[in-house]
Amino acid sequence: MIRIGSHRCLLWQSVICALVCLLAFHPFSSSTSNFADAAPPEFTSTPRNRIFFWKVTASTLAPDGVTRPVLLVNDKYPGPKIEVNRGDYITVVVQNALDVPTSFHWHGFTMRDDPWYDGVPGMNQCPIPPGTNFTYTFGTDNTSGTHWWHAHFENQYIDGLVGAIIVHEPPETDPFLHAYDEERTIIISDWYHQPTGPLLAHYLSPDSHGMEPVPNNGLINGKHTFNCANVIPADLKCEKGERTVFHFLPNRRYRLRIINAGAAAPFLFSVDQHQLQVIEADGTNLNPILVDSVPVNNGQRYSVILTTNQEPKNYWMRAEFGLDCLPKPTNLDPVILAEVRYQGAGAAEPTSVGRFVPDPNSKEPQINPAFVEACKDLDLFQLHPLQPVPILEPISKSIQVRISFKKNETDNIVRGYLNDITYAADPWNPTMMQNLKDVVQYDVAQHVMTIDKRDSIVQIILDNSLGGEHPFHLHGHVFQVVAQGEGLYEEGKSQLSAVNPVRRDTATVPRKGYTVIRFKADNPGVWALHCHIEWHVTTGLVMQFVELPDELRAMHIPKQAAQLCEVPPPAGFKADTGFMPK
Ligand SMILES: *[C@@H]1O[C@H](CO)[C@@H](O)[C@H](O)[C@H]1NC(C)=O
Ligand SMILES: *[C@@H]1O[C@H](CO)[C@@H](O)[C@H](O)[C@H]1NC(C)=O
Ligand SMILES: *[C@@H]1O[C@H](CO)[C@@H](O)[C@H](O)[C@H]1NC(C)=O
Ligand SMILES: [Cu+2]
Repeated sequence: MIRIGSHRCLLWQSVICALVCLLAFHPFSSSTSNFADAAPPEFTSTPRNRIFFWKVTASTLAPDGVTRPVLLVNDKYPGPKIEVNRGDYITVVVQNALDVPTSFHWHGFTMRDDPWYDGVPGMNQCPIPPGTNFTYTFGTDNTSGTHWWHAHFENQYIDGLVGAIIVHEPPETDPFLHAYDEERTIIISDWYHQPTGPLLAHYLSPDSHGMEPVPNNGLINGKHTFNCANVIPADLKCEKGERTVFHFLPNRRYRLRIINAGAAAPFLFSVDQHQLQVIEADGTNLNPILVDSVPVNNGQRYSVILTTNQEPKNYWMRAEFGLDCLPKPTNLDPVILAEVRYQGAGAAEPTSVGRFVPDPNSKEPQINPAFVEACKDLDLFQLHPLQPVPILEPISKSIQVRISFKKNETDNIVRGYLNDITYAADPWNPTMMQNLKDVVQYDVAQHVMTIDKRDSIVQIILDNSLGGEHPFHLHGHVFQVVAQGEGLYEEGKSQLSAVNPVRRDTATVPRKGYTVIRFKADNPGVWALHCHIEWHVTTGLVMQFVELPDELRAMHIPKQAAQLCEVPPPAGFKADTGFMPK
């Protein structure tokens, strides 16, 4: 693998080195943060190291008009967009100006050769202490497409630490180069009016009975309106928020890169009166399929092409909550809106009608009949990568993972379990560092599985007998989704997507159903497998794979990554509940 000099320099040395490298080799470093809507970076045949400086702070913000405490990168929500070309290196200098630790994960990147920068405390790094800097640096390798970054310490990302990462494909190999004229990034997410501290304290107490916090609103690119009459508690500062507006030219083709960066809710995405051509799922180019709407679960991404071929008017873009897969909401607006304005159509609010018209007189939240479907992924059997890869076989290791929730009869707290283990690891004693010891004995609560054999094909059967769906994300790999259905998976009997199955990194395990994934063990590292409902991460729906431990042990952990573990946890940290609110 080719490494450019400055990258190695960063690997081996400190932040000071990073700055020196930057000044010495990277006069183009103006690519800091505020280029959310800038043109994509020019393509160069030589991979470049693109450096970003981030300052993480605690602040307040009112994305939907309701003011609340938030965590921000460079004072933005969503945080700064990272936009690079395939083959580039990404370097992010994180200045942790919070008074608590933090860490960042690069969702969609396999971190080949850089497993210590995957960002999961307790697995592959120690948290970044408050008041210090830490530099992440990793190759994009073969990855292209629509990805994102988010904090991976406690539930910090729900409080605002999220953003997009777009990796452009070289024009020579981009199959969709002539399929669209422009692109837009669309981050959809659920949104809470309370910071996660109190929400988490309640969720992890006997009083919640295991019911997840219910969002108060949703956002499209960090904006939405809210009816202040519904605000809870009533003394929160509330003004009517605004919606995001997309300005489109008629008769053009727009690639919409949709990212669900929320905490828990799946969304059904659509634009009134326009069809959508799905061309990408989690970075994998697809044989295009035409749909009216696309369900996007937590952590997933899709690219769709929308052609502005309708009457030049304004139209609603909708992100409809998968209400049927959330606990019963109270005053949640079930449809999150943005405006699509055709040029020349003026600024009047759209009057377009969606597939489902809620009854304005109803007091009950209304569930779009399509939501039942929205709690599932797009039909697996319709999704096929443009670049075919045969189904991975033969299977050398098949692992069944049963998802369950149980109340502990001693403390009366409901927790999540994978194969009867509820994950609870020490963030300051990551598996990666433990693996360096001669004799390794992992704690049961770390929920470690070891994969020893290089290039072996691993199959994971995710079994879910529960009434809720769970979007599962595997770090370090792009997996094949080979089966997804209702009931119990039966080897040899259940239907497989056997020819060129879709490859992605986040797949929904449907309620009372199963999802089966396969990957090739060719990436030494410590990789999380977890439900991407962030509340379920906290309550234990997490396990980890130590992949090729001998090879991993032989790799050289950068000094600054190892040094993070020399800093003891700050006072006030409790292993299972983190920093609890006072
Ligand atoms: C962290 O980085 C910022 C800006 O890049 C710099 O001003 C600050 O001095 C650094 N802090 C430490 C502790 O190195
Ligand atoms: C990355 O792409 C190169 C060239 O196309 C290929 O040889 C290599 O196998 C790919 N690596 C992975 C991990 O897919
Ligand atoms: C229940 O919780 C207690 C206290 O946190 C713990 O010691 C015990 O191991 C738990 N029991 C089970 C079955 O997980
Ligand atoms: Cu879950």
